[in-house]
Amino acid sequence: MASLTEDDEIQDQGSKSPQHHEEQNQDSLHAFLHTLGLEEYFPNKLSLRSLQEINKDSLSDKEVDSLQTIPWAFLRKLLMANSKSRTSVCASENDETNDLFSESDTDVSPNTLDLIVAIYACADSFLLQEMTLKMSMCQFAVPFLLPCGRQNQCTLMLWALRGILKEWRPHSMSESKGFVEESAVCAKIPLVSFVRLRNCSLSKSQVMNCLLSESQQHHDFFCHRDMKGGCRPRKIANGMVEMCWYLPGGNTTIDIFPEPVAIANLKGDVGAFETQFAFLTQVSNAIFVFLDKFEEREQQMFVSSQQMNSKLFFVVNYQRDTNPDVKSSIQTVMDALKLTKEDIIVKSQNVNMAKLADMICSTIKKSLSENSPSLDIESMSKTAQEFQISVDELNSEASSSAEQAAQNIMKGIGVREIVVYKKNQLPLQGENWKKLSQIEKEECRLQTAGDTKLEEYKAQLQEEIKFIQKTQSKYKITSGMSEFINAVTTNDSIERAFFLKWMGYKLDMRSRKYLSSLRYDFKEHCQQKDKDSLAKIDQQLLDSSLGLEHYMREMGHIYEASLGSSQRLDKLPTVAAELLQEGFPLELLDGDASSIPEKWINDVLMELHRMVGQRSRLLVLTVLGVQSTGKSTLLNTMFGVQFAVSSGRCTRGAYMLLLPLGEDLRTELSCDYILLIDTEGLKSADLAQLDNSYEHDNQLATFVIGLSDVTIINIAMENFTEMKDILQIAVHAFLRMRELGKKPICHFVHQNVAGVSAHNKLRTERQHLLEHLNEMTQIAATMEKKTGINKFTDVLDYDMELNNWYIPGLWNGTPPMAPVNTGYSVAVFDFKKNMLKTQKERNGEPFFNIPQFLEWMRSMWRAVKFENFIFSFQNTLVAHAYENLCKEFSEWEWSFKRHIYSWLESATIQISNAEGSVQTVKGIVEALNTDAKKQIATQEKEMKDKLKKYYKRKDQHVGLVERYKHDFIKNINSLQTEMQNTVKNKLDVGLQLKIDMTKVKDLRRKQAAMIEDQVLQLLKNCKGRKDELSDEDLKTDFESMWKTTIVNISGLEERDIPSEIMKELHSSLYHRKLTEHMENVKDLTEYGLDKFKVKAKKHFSSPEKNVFSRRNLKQNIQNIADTAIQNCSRMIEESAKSKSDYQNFLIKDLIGKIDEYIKSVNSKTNITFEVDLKLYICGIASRKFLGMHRRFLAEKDPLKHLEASKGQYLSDFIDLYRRKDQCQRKAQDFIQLCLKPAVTEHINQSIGTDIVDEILNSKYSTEYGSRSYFQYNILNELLEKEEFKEFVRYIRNYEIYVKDWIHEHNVQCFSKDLSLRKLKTKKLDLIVEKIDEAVKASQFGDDGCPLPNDTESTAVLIQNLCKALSKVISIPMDTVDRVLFQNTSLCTPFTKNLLECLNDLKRQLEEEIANSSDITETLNSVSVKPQNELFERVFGCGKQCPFCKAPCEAGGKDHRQHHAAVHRPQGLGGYRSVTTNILCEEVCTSSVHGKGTFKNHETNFQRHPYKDYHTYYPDWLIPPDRTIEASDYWKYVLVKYNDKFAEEYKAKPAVFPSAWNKIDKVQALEGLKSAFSIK
Ligand SMILES: Nc1nc2c(ncn2[C@@H]2O[C@H](COP(=O)(O)OP(=O)(O)O)[C@@H](O)[C@H]2O)c(=O)[nH]1
Ligand SMILES: [Mg+2]
Ligand SMILES: [Zn+2]
Ligand SMILES: [Zn+2]
Repeated sequence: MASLTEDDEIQDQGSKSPQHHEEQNQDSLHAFLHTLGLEEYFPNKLSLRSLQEINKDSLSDKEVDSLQTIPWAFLRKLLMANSKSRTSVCASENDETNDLFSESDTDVSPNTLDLIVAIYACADSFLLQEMTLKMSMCQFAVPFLLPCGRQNQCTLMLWALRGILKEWRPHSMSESKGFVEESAVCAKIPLVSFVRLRNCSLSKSQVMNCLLSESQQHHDFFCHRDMKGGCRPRKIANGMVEMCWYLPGGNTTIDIFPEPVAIANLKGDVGAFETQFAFLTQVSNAIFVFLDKFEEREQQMFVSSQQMNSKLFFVVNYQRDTNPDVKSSIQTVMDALKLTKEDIIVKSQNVNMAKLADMICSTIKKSLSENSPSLDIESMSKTAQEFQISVDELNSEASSSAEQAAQNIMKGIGVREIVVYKKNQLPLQGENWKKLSQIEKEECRLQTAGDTKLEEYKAQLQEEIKFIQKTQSKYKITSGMSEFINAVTTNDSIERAFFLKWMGYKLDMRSRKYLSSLRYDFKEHCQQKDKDSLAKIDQQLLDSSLGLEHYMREMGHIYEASLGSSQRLDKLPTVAAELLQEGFPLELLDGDASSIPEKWINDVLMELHRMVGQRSRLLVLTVLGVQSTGKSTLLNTMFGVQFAVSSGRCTRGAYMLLLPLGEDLRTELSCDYILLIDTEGLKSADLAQLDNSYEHDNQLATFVIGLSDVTIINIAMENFTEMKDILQIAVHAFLRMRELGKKPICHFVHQNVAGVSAHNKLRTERQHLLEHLNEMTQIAATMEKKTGINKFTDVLDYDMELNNWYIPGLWNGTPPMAPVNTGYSVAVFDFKKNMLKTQKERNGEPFFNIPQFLEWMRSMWRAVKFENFIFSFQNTLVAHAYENLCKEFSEWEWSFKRHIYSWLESATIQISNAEGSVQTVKGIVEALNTDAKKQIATQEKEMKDKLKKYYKRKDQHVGLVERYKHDFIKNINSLQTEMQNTVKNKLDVGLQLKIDMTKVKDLRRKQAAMIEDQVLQLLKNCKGRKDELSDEDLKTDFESMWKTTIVNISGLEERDIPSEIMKELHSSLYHRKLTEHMENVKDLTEYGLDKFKVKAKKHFSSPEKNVFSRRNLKQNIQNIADTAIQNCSRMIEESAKSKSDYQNFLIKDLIGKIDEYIKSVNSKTNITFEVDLKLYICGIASRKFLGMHRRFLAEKDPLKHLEASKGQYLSDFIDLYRRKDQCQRKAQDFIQLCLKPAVTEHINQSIGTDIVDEILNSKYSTEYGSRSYFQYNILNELLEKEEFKEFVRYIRNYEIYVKDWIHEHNVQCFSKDLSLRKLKTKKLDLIVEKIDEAVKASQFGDDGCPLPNDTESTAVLIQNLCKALSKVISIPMDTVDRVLFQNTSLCTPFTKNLLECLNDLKRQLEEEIANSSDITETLNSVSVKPQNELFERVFGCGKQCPFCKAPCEAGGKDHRQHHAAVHRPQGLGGYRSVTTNILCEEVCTSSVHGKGTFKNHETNFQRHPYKDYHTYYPDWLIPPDRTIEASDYWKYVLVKYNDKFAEEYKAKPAVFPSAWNKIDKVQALEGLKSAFSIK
């Protein structure tokens, strides 16, 4: 008995009964609680909140299988307002369950009333209220006096009844169709009580049920013995007084009583419950006593009870065999009480139940018409106390002080008009707040800018906002709010909960009266369609309503205001977060002002996030639908929550409420909480007539749909016309969500559709709805300019059968006497279960946690405010998801490229090593090409697989980037094409090089043979002489031989590079018959020397008359030409740096590039421009490439080549003459002359990819992580440098700027932390090892046997070795031949020497690497240029904003739309007014959302609205800046360098809002960070 102490406490409360009696009663309560497994909750420890948790139990509708599960099953059902909850939880008595029960002491379920009493004993104040409310909805009698386990002790359930609100239409109002709405405890309703004597054989409950039920519909208001669960003897419920109300509906033929009547029913023998009886006699208007006869003691009781306030009636069950004693006992009592015959109702044998009920009914009517005053329940509490009956709410300290606090605030309101009160006491949500919300909207729409320039206008709006915020923050807390805040910030959460309830009741009560008359007026005017007065009354309604939500709202405003002052009220968000956690609804969107207090919501939810230990993944569930169609009722029934329900409210907006998930469901559903969002005021029939209501509805609905994971659309067929508007909005919102990659689930709940076969019968109805939805989808798609969307299912995953739910009408019968339809509750439960099941099976995105939800909410709300939702939507979650994908994509891309590059490297070497005729080599290239295709295809597939896998990931919000998937696939395709082309080009170049080199080598071979011949000749001569020759003599002889021989050596022929280039140029122009323009060209090298000048008429013709426009156009074309020349020169220079010979593809590439530039001004310029520009650039190229060719020739000059080997020939000659062993020298020469250059070349060429890898794996990789980060980094650096020239360089030629930046950055990386030496050494080690292995392997012949140790074998060894290395390094075979000239070395020692020399080579190269690891030089010689690779990564498509020149940051090269995070004042890109030549200060992100126009050469200098920029720039997406600060960076730059930019662009300085002057460097950087979402 854990609860002994509590028992003692209760006993102390002064009972008069004997001790042992007490204990027995207490024991039976405890014993009963024990059997139900409830003792741990006694007393009053069970909370409503704990029952709101959604877990597996709460979703199961398993049969009750043990006594312990009964209370929970009952509670669950009751909280869902299931009218069968009392009867359906009885454990069924079939055999299966029997053995389950065999363990416990009882084997049958308890009496229902006992169950209720037991649960009431355990429930806390708030659960009690909710249970009582739900019982009353089900038209169950509710406990009025609750026995508390002690004889004659009970509690008046005043608090529990407080939540009940009743509506009825007394007959006096039948005509006017008015109705009364009052709280059950405050209404003065006559009370009729029913009691019975001990031996009464009639069931009075049954009689009363019969009396209260409508003729066709029997309903058990009271539990009775013939009911399921009513047959067991009551153990603890005796002494309980239940109560229910009869309420008329205004229909004289149906109503039993014309006015409301309250009915009380005492359970058990009245004799045993004197206190209860005595109380009832004081508060009832009439008491009916059911009896068979009077016993002695009972006679005594009635006779002695003199002071009764109520009229007494006896209902006697008269049997034929009733003996005379009985009659006389009745007579005695009647006499004593002076009762007449009319006061007695005799149920004789021929009176049945219905007749008896009728008799009682008319008796009641009669007695009530006598007009005795009736009490309200609230005032009964005084009487109760006189009888030592405790009153629940007076017992509670917390409730009393909470009421006091609430009362104080109410006193503050007094009799003042609410409008005035609100203005005084709740000022922050008044005019200023509404104005603020309007300005914020105007900031997005820029509709009333008038003649003010946009940036100026925006700055003005900002000023206004700041001003209002300042005014708001000067606010001094009012007395009303201070009291309110004091009360809600108490540490006692129970007291706070009481306080909020009390406030709610009191406020509702106060406004109920006033509002109903206004609403009546409104209806009147509605009929007259008088818009003006409607709007006025609407305003009045708003003004006069004052509820808890207004105080809560004000609290949020007070918090926001405090942020601007020195005293932040940080406790307020904590309070609100606690309230949310305790299950109170909180306003999310203020529908009155159409605004969200963003900081407040943010801080409250972040506090909550903290409070729940950051486990805050939310499933957001929203309900939408026409006002007063039972949305809140639906949510309340579904989840046992308490959203405001009533038709009598006039709030608008959205409320949110938090529901915890049980641990058992958290993993399964991958979420921690359900966030319910209830909307109010959508398409309310009343408000629909007001002009702005559509916009309001649109905003609200789009916003909440945007937030939700599950959207419930509540449809009541009666309102289908109003519904259509909402559906249209919803469909549109879904379409928008699809565009953003958020896929909510949508359920349609059809209300008031009854019948089991509804689902089948309504198939056509559903089909119809779908047709409607399809139509609406098409409308929405047209509005959003979306093609390919025709059906609703194109927008959402929608299954006609699974996403439609039919819910029967809420009331079973005619209100107010109708109970909740059991079908309603069951259908709602079914819906809930299945909806959550769908979520479980859903294989989608992870749910947002609170911070993510908040970010989403902010961007959603912002986008809603713009006219063009999709284009305006910006969100860091999406940005991050996109960036993440881009990052991964770059990695895959690089891995693809690296693979192909390394393949290409080997392929090039194979070509260069190839032996044989040109034809053979071509064959090899052919084979390589085929292999390349295979390689590329594999890589492509691999990359596509990676992308597919990425989109299946669960940990990322991949849905948000779904719309980019296609772009990325396209990117892979174009990468594939690009690589194909690269490979083909490189192989072609390799082949050409091979052919060229073969010629050179053939020549060299011939010449070498000649020399060798001469050497051998000389050797023969010398040997023939008798005398031994000294080295000196030999040398002299050799010299003279050498001199005479090389006279015959011819050099290489120089190609006429300029004319080769000319040929290419011709062919590039040929197809357009431009040759005549070229006829005068004699010498290409004379072109491209002076500055290229664009000339009107010659280069372009403009229809434009305006001088300024023409000048502008000319400037434009000149700019493009300049950029083209600059970039092409850069390209030429880079190519010319290479050590190889000039190749024709170089000029082809170059001309391709020029064509790109020309294309960008295509329509404006004429043919001469193209020819001139090409000539100009090719002129430059011809000089550079000629130089390159000559350098090559010089390098490869045969004579030079021969001279280089002169020393060897001499040594060979001398050695041969002396027959000296050449072994060591030959090996040495082989290594030094053949392998060393090959190895060096290999290292230098292939190091490119390693350099890229090194950078990407280092800390510098972040710089190249994504385009937007790269942008941010560069801009940040520019800001630091503070050099105007740098800005200009960046803006005017972004491409070159980036290239230089990367080059410099690379150089820097390698001069700081990264070591080129390490990289090269690593490469060296690898290659030397390979050679070493190859040498060792080459000692074996084809048959696998070691080569014999002879001279021939040495040649074989070398052959083997060269073959083994033919894919790795390029060994110059002519040099090999020369080195091996007259080789006499034996194989074994040669090999040994070779390996030793190899080791020497390694050391030597290591040293060389150590001494000269100049990164710049290395970068010039590598075949894969790191700077180019990194450039491609970050440069992307290279397009720039047509207005401000901000570079595109979209991933890949191939994307549908270009976008940039930060745009700039357009003047920075040179944009100016054509008439005034003043630089334009407007940021294009403002322009494209304003009303202005633009004209430029693309529009043919016709004015075109900015808003429709898509007409000319369809592939640009320019969303509005996320914050006004986002463009601070560029504003700062403009302000700082305004004059310089003007000078640079030969324009006049921009005129900008003075507010921009205040932006400092720190703010500029902050703005940049926020724009790029960098923390
Ligand atoms: N007849 C009928 N009344 C309903 C039904 N559902 C709700 N109501 C009543 O309609 C009124 C408005 O309900 P409420 O849930 O506040 O509607 P909301 O404005 O859509 O949230 C309440 O008085 C409900 O009792 C229903 O299915 N049938
Ligand atoms: Mg509602
Ligand atoms: Zn721009
Ligand atoms: Zn782009």
